[in-house]
Amino acid sequence: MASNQDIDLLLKDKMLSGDLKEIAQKVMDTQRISNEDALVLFEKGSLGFLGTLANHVRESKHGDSTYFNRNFHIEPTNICLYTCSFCSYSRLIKKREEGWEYTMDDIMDIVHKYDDQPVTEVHIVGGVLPQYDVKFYADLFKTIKAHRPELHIKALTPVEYHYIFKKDKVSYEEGMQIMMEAGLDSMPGGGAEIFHPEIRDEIAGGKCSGAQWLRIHEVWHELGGKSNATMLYGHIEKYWHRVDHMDQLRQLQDKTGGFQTFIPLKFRNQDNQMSHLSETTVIEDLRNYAISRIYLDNFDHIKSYWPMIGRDMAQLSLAFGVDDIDGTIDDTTKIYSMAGSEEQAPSMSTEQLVTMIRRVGRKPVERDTLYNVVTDYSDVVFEDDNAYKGYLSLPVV
Ligand code: V47
Ligand code: SF4
Repeated sequence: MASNQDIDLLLKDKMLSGDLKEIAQKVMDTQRISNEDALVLFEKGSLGFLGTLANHVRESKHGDSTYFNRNFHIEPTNICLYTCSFCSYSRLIKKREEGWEYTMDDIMDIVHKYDDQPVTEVHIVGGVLPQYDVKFYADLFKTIKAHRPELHIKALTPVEYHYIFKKDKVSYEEGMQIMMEAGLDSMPGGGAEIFHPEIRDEIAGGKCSGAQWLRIHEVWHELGGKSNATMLYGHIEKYWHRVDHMDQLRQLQDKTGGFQTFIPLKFRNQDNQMSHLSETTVIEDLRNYAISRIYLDNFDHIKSYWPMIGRDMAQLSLAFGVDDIDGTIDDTTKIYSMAGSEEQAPSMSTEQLVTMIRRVGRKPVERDTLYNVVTDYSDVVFEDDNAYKGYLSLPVV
């Protein structure tokens, strides 16, 4: 696939402005781009230009390898104390009867459903409620580990951790240590939204601040843990808020090296308090993936989350800097279907994920949560190569 020659061609393009050429040269020389450069990319970079640079970075890091995992989600509740204006999923405490509140037994019933399936990860995240406290989650992690020790627990965000630690009067350091000892293996990237208070206060007022979100990840990284980071974009933020958000992540990553993956999350506008806003276009979403790949030079992976953006878009994103599309899911998350995603019951088999990746000329690799290779599918042939019935841009290899 594309590489240095493509950037060479860009550099020779007489129509390309000087500032964009300088940025292309930096990318070619593996030099970090500045915040000002990132803003120039957001304001002036064409899709083709950004795609070429991002693909170069992606292929320098991973070649054609494209990662996925076998996972399922558990969302213990959709009742929440907070009222984030982008959230279509949560219900207020005064409307509890409209939602669900799982007990420990309910959650373990879900875990048991996967006993005979080769999943490697459970992703646990949901609303914030007082009964889900430090003890509840520590007991839950211990119970899951006692039942299935090798299942990786990727659970809760600083939104929940900040709330439960404050309520139970434990410091971030003590709290994260308790979680680690109970069996927490890694932290997902949620709850980051946009860090800048000008936007955060407006869309996610009351929950942990950007600084607190970053500090909890830092503490977790100091304990040796790994985590992900997200950015919820395409609502009321300006481009510079996105740059500021990624700047703070890049700085923390320079300090700790604990982030694995950056996951841009496109704002979906169905049934929430910001439904009057239109959603970003496909072009804007691809530009955003590409710029994050170019800017976040110290993040190994950029993920497009297929349950949120749909399968075609996940395939497309693989040419714009993305090297990971998340997992099998098995219809276990409601966050995006309730917000209007194309995927109303997100579920994909391993065969479907592999075929989908192959059909855009990439190399499918099943990973575990920490990016250890579980199966390299390069030479694996399926009987039914039509497992994925979507867009066919290249013959199945
Ligand atoms: O924090 C909620 C976002 C996040 C909407 O770490 C919305 O591997 C768009 O973080 N439109 C939770 N986004 C999901 C998340 C995640 C997903 C997949 C993988 C990983 C990982 C993390 O979803 C929330 C919020 O930022 N969100 N509502 C919405 N209407
Ligand atoms: Fe609650 Fe999370 Fe929804 Fe905010 S995004 S209302 S914290 S469930």
